[in-house]
Amino acid sequence: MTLPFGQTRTRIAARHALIAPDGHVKSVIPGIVGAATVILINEALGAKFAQLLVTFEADGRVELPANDLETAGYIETGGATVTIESEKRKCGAGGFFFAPAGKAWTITAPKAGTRVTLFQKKFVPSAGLPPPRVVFGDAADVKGQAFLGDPDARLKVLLPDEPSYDLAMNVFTYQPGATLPFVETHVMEHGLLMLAGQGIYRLEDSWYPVAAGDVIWMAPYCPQWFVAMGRQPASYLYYKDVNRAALGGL
Ligand code: UGY
Ligand code: MN
Repeated sequence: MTLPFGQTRTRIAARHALIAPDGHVKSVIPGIVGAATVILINEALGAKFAQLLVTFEADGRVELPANDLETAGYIETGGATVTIESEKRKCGAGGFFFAPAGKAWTITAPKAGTRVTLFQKKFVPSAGLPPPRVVFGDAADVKGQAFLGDPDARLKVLLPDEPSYDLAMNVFTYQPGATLPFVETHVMEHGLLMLAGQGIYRLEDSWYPVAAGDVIWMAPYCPQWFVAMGRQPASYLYYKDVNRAALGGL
């Protein structure tokens, strides 16, 4: 879709942002070479996490050191090899991984055009809980659960649903006409990538047509609701901070 000049679908508001592909600008990031990287969300926007889109050339690679950041990654298209310390996997489209804080990790040997979304945050340890483990998986192997009893709104929870993990990465798929059952308002923050289809996202008091490729930031307490529209199911990948204390945590 070509927009008339001087126009964008991107909107930046107090408690939300819609970031449309028409406005993407690349950043150069230490540790990422042979790839176009767009920092879609980070603390400059007011978020407590970062969401990056990395589109690889054939010889691209990501090589990030062990530090206090943890990373959840999702391979949207293409494929590559992901290595987290001594564990190595080939991941295709729909593959995902979790690299805990304190572990160095790489993405190597990507097919040209591979698109990977990375969610990164500072890990918040919790006394008495073991640290989260390395995770590799494929969304195709995860069963979608009917969301609050609606079989037309299915949620795939990709990472272990265990208190050690302080972030969640999920894929939500809606049949046309299916909705979030109510307008959610919650303390947890979201970063979201539309993977397929289209619909209307309500964010605070604005309603936006959204489609594959769009990214949304929802700050804590951003009222949010979605209806899938059109002829194909709509699907989105999203990040959420979870499992930590109401005071002093995230
Ligand atoms: O997990 C969630 O909070 C999810 N239901 N929110 C959303 O899809 N906007
Ligand atoms: Mn939500």
